[in-house]
Amino acid sequence: MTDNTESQKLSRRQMLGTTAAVAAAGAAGVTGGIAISKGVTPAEAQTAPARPAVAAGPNKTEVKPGELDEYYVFFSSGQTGELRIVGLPSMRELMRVPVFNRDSATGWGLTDQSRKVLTEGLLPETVEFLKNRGGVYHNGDLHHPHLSFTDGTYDGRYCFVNDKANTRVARIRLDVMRCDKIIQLPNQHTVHGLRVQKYPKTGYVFCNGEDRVPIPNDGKILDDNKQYHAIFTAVDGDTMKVAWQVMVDGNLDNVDADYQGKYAFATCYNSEEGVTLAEMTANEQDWVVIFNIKRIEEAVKNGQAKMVGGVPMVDGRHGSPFTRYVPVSNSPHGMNTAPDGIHIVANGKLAPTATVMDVRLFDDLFDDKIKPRDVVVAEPELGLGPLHTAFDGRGNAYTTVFIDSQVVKWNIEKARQAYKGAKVDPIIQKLDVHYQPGHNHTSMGQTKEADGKWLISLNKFSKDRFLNVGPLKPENDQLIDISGDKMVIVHDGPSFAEPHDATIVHRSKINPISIWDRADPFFADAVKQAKADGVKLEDDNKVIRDGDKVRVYMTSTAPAFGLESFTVKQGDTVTVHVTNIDAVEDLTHGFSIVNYGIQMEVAPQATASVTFTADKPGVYWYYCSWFCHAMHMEMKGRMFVEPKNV
Ligand code: K7E
Ligand code: CUA
Repeated sequence: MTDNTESQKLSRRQMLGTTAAVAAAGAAGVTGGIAISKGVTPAEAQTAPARPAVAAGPNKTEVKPGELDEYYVFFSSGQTGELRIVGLPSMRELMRVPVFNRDSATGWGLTDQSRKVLTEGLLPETVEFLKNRGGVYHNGDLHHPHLSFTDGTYDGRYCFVNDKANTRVARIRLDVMRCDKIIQLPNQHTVHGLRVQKYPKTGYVFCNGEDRVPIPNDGKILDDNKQYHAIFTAVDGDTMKVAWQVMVDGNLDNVDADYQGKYAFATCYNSEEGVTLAEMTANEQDWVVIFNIKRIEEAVKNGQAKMVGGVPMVDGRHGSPFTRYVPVSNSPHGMNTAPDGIHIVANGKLAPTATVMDVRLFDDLFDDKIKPRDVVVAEPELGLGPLHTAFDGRGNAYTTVFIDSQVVKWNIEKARQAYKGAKVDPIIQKLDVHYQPGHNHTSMGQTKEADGKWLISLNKFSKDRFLNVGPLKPENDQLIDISGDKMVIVHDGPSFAEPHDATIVHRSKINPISIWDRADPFFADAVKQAKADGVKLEDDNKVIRDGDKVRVYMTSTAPAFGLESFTVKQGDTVTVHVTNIDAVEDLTHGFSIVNYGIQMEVAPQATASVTFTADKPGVYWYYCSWFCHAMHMEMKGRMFVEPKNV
């Protein structure tokens, strides 16, 4: 940044603000010029130095070589389709967990174990659709990672994630950090907002269908949007089956749940039920829809739900006992429950405000003792483009304002007083971030154990913050110390497309294993097949022929595979099982067959298998692809594929 003059910095920021304000004015009727009038001067914002601020901040930020981070951060990756695990405060990326993507390193999407996860929960019509497309989706759009709860805080069992692109929900087991279930939801189109039940436990995973489509979506109805519907789904997190669905008016963007286990609530930006930008943003107000979980459960239990697409669905459109619609300003986006268990915040997006509701009033709302707007207890004006809100557990909220490129710290109680007419300003500080933030997150802030130490702001644009890597830039996840009175930026973290969301979890909540348990359900199919073949996976190295099916069983222990070669015939369907019998922490082997497009990872005590057709005759070396030993290069063998007519 040393070659940037103050005036260049200034003009760049002004340009940013102006462009954004114009965009907002076009969409929402907000006038320009407000975007850059903040307490921090543009020059100050641009020069915000990382390291000097660290020394001033009350939180220890340095994690020395060999030291461990205090928190795990579970990051989404948007259109990359994986889950990422980052340490905080170092912001070092620790691991990537493939979920909806295909992954070269681990063989996710290629191994029999991963293909089972990727295919077993698909809708029948999708299985048909993917027949000539490799059998699995090759993309996903993972926005929202949320961990399972017991009694209002994380229990370390699972992380649930959505796929906006192909209407799927996945579960990652936190003991092994591997995805073990993926289901595709019937009737709805996309899963965008995803949150989990916080009490008594998870329980339900709530999934928002963002787009409206005909049900069934089979081509009989096309350009007739009056016959489209949006669907809200509760998935049972233990069985990973759809528990029930609710048809709603409007659409569904983001969702959250209360700390009582009674309500879930979602923002709707398309109450117009439009299909174009102009239609979707036409109304001055949209709404938050509140779901009454007990009433829905009873209706499903009493057989009042219709079976649609194989799952029970109730009608939650206006006038139903299952929902209430609370009008809020134009196009709300984020939906966030405060750790006090009382306040929920809908973030304005096209309105400069956040709408705060008090969940204690929801019982009366459903009993029709009060009107929908009566549950609103505050509506602070925060800036242009409020998207998401996080909390510190001390009564303060932190809202990202996309257009203004800021995080706004405000006090919930003062916002309530101001709403009642008191002359108090709920806004405590506005901090420039770089640039255009979407989600933000506080340490443990989505639980009742919010500790108010850290905030990360997930900024969509990094522009000039990093070395130029070409037209496609990384995003910028900024770490902010919120433990003191003032927010202080302490770290810039570049990240690849496109982490929408993250969950910051204290390390005491997470307890992964280092060596696989041989009884793990991931290998159950392999164990079963081996048993039928009279093979013990940990001991035997054998080739079993079964017609034109060949099953190869081999062990791996540094630095050798159990088989130095095996022979198959051209056209055989070959399954190679590799069992890593090293019971040594971090001693992972890989298995790659040259020119056959085969690659997989086999961690300590794991079995992995891959199935392929041996359609090319010849000699094909297989080798260990994960560096495991001084003689790792020599850890290899040959597959002989005999030509068909020999
Ligand atoms: Cu705001 Cu998909 Cu959570 Cu992106 S959503 S920012
Ligand atoms: Cu085994 Cu490298």
